Amino acid sequence: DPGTLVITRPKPKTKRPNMYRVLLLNDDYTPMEFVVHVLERFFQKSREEATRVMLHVHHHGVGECGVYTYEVAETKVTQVMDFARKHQHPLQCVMEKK
Ligand code: NFA
Repeated sequence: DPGTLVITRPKPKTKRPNMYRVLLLNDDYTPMEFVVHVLERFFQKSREEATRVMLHVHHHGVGECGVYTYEVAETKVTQVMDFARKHQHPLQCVMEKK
């Protein structure tokens, strides 16, 4: 196609990654202290913040542990689910796109 010239603006190509919420779900059996420990160990929460999040999940059924890129969120979910299973607690951890 002789004579065709397309002039494009230079476009900065830094894209923000999709972000994912990691959530804990309430159940009737997992001890409160275990949930607090999970939040401290895998989500770097202080004891106070971990207790706040745990009580939110306990009262509302679901609560946010943190927001991460896909691979980090997936790793957190796997770590929590493996840890809960190892201790024979039914605690559920899931991720959802923001
Ligand atoms: N509901 C659980 C209990 O009463 C505590 C809990 C909180 C479980 C948050 C899971 C998530 N022992």
